[in-house]
Amino acid sequence: MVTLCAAPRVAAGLKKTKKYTIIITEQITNKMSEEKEKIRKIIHVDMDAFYASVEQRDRPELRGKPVVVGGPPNSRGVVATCSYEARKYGIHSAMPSSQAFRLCPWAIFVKPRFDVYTNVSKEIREIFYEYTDLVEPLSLDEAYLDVTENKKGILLATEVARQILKKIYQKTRLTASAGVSFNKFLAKIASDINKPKGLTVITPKMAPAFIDRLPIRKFFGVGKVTEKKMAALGIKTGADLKKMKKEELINHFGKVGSFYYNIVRSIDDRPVNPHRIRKSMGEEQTLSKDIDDRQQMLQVLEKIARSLEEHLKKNRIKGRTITLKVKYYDFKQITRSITLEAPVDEADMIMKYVKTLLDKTEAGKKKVRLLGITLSSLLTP
Ligand code: TTP
Ligand code: MG
Ligand code: MG
Repeated sequence: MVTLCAAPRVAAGLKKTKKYTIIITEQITNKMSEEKEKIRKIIHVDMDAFYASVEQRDRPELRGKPVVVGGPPNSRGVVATCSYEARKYGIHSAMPSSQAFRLCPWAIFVKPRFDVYTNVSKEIREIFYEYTDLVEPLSLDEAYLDVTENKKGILLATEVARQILKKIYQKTRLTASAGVSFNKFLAKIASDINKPKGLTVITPKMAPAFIDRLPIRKFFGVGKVTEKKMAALGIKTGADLKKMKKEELINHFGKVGSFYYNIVRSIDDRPVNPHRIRKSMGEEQTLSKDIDDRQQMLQVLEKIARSLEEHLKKNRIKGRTITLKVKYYDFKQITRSITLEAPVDEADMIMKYVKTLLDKTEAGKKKVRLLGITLSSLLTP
């Protein structure tokens, strides 16, 4: 664990006799230097406007233009991502393509080419492995790297990051951004700060002031719902969050409350895990039109379950928790889950439980625009 400030412990020592104080201070100084040695060097690399940049690279006529990768504008599909030129119009990932079209009718809509993105992803990972084996990919376009000890013996993590960004460009003609810090939380936030082509460092000394100013939605795991809940408690920035007692945070947010308590103090011991185990496997489908007929919903779910079964079997995975996701016509979304005694991978078995889960929703009473099934509590080979 990286402790940033030993002051409170020194202060506690000062209350005792003078001799005792010295001993405590010495112990702390020793401990601090030990801890200083243990400070990790973590890099988070993330490609800039990934799918859109690949399209602009391969089709020069798209360069400098607002490009939207995803479903066509007249469909019910969504935006996977868009070029920086398109972001100026307010377009962003997960927005319905129809809305993106309204915001920028002259945007160029392009279908995703996953095979090409997967190849680029492999290329950038190869570059990461030139520096360290401690690489934890988070998605096709990003990864954490622990370069505390790196294969090239480079002392400065910033130098490693600089070299990696340069090599990515040389190999793929695409740009990426990197964040350098002493834990995952800060490295990831740093990579997002100066996008595109950014390289941002957050040192232990800079971290407290940086976190104090950080808007609450930038904290790991804080989505729209948590953001609202935090706002209701008067928490808008890191500084507000820091004022909260650990017990208070646990009361309001459960287990994750203690995680918030720690990260706002720059304490994040999560290691870079090169063998991250898959936690869930799922599929979902946005329907071509909103439906309220239960039979139709079951047909869609059946198709999803069959496809899921295929993936589960291919990867030799079974799961004990089945989760049904329903997004209603008004974009409100709910999930219903059940955890079984024994793991399953058969579509028929999955569907048996999905039917009961569907009865626990308002699907039918309310029209539905998306359905999905996810298996978790996985048993992997
Ligand atoms: P991101 O790294 O989140 O976004 P980005 O690379 O497009 O842009 P940025 O410069 O801000 O990093 O996601 C990587 C790719 O993943 C993105 O290009 C497309 C895909 N993606 C989706 O398909 N759906 C989504 O909702 C998001 C967020 C990403
Ligand atoms: Mg990206
Ligand atoms: Mg990303």
